[in-house]
Amino acid sequence: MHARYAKWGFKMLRLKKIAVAFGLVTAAVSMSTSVMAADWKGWNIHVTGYPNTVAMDDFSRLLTEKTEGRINLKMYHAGTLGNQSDAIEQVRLGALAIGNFSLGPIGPIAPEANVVSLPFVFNSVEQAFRAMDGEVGKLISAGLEKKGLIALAYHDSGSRSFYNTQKPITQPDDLKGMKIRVMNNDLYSGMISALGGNPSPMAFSEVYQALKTNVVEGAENNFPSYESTGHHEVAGFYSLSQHLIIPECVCINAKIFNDLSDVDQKAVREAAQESALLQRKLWSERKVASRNKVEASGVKINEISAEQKLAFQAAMVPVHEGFLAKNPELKSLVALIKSTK
Ligand code: BDP
Repeated sequence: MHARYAKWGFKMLRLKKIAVAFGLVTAAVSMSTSVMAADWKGWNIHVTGYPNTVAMDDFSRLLTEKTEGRINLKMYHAGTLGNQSDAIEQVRLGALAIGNFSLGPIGPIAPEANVVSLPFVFNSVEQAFRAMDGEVGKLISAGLEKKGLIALAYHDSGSRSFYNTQKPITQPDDLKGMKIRVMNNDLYSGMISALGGNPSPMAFSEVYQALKTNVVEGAENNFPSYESTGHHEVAGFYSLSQHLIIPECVCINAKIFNDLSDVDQKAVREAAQESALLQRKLWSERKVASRNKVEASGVKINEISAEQKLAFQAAMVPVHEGFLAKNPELKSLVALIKSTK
């Protein structure tokens, strides 16, 4: 009996030892996965409910799911991590992993991406997407990569038109002397000057106050941003010039991406592309809803006919020429865009 107990006791001890050892191993494994799990920060300028915000949250969810928790992305929305130009630098440096950027403010650092900021370079949003989904998109993405950014997917941002506090715009002359807010990019300042206005580069978050206090008389954006920012409450004339069609990217720091395993690179791309499809779907709904909302609030929307647009387009010739004189190697990319059906 005694001996049996002793044997039993010995067995238990061994089992305990094994269990302890096993416990340590599992603890070590879970520790190493938690140490290895990447915690990323992501930047987005838009508010709750905006198509990009919903899509970036979906991206974050898909990312965790597809990498089985190896990558977790915490999204910071509404520009809480700073303005867009600074955030672009932060992602290039790797302080932030990801940003949902407009190619507009990226243009000054990546000339290939800047071609989309040539006013009227695309003739419709549909054509812009056919171009971005093909060779043009590849060349632009390659240009971004040279600057430390990898475009995982592109979002829809519709077309941008002028709005102001004074009157309907139907011809370039109507902008004469008007102070117009633009995003940080010399091409936009050049565009406003060529139309006879005074450009005022300014961060997105400052535009509402600037319009309200008459620091600027106008700005330009798509319907969803015009509405989500409340700009329509303080600048009640929206004129459909549709002078810029600027795609937006889900951009990741190139080194962070290149250091991932092939499996995780694939998961990250898939997550971005799937959530971009959601963004494009939500965008097509939101652009209508936002237009209806601003119209219902009393905004005067005016069409600019194809014929009237010719005058705006003609005024942009020196802007295009100036850009291509500085970047002659981009002539073929611009030609490729224009030849996209
Ligand atoms: C919005 C873009 C956003 C820009 C903003 C702007 O989605 O990225 O920051 O315009 O005008 O349409 O600054």
